[in-house]
Amino acid sequence: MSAALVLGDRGSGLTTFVGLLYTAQVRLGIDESDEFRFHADRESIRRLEAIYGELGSGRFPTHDEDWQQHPLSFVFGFRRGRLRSLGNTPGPSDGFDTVEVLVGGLPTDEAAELDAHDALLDRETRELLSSRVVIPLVDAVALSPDPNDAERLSLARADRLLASTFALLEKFVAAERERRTRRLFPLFVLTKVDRLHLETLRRLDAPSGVPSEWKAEARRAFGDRLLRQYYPETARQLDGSHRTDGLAISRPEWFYSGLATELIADELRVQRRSRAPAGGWEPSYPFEEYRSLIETLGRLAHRLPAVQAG
Ligand SMILES: Nc1nc2c(ncn2[C@@H]2O[C@H](COP(=O)(O)OP(=O)(O)OP(=O)(O)O)[C@@H](O)[C@H]2O)c(=O)[nH]1
Ligand SMILES: [Mg+2]
Repeated sequence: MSAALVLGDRGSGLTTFVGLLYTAQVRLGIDESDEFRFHADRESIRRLEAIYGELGSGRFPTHDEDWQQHPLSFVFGFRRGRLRSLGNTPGPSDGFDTVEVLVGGLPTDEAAELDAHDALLDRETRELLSSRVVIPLVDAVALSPDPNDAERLSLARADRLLASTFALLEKFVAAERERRTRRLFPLFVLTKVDRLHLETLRRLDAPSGVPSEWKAEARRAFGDRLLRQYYPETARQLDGSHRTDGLAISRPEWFYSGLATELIADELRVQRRSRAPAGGWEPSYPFEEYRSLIETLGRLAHRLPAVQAG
């Protein structure tokens, strides 16, 4: 089993993201019950269900999670061969390729500090840091079109923290004995895209239409420009061209998440739609983005060796 590590700064939309990822998994579990597996311990399920319930009733998550004290993890997988269209070779029909998604055991501000004390790290933290797949959240609200905006200061801080988190992860993965396993896959999620300023979209030369309609290359290219302009240190950190330690860093993939919202009696609510054919309601969220993230993780699970503590 491989592991993927979700990284989110405070307020970046982490809890909402986790809830939507779970919402999409519930749907995949119904739509593709023979091909898709989901597993989590009882306590994690309880917490995921609570967030799922809130989003499904049109509210942003309220009782906040202390991910750091109580990291959450769940496992999902596709039947081997299910992702053939993505270039896999079919395997035995009873086998599943699984990936463990680890949430929030490692807030970015902590990670930056860990770098200075890596000799003292416990086994769990070392395991986290050996994840080959990293899912950082980028908050679209922080991407102000005005370069002199006060928000730029906190953005610069977020950039520095993310860059040092990657530096730390790179150090761990580069220390792998086997050269072919020294590879890092960044999968960025831009959260709150419904609140992206038009001017920011223009500055970043966004294609027309909503992100889920953009072509594969346009999605990556937009992400590349966003990193270069708003997260320059992180962009430099992920540019592996000058590395000498044999670590390969894949070009980042980008996923775009936003919710339709409405103000009801001064409260920001999540718009909902009916969840046909299963019945009930679900938030108006971009299911295809989440499906594509889940499938990308499944494809990587097939390619990656099992993670061992470094
Ligand atoms: N418009 C819009 N707002 C969002 C979206 N996701 C999150 N938000 C807003 O951001 C707030 C914080 O979202 P959370 O998911 O709780 O973010 P978090 O990173 O878990 O926040 P903390 O736990 O407080 O660090 C929510 O209450 C919403 O107001 C989105 O997709 N669209
Ligand atoms: Mg939260």
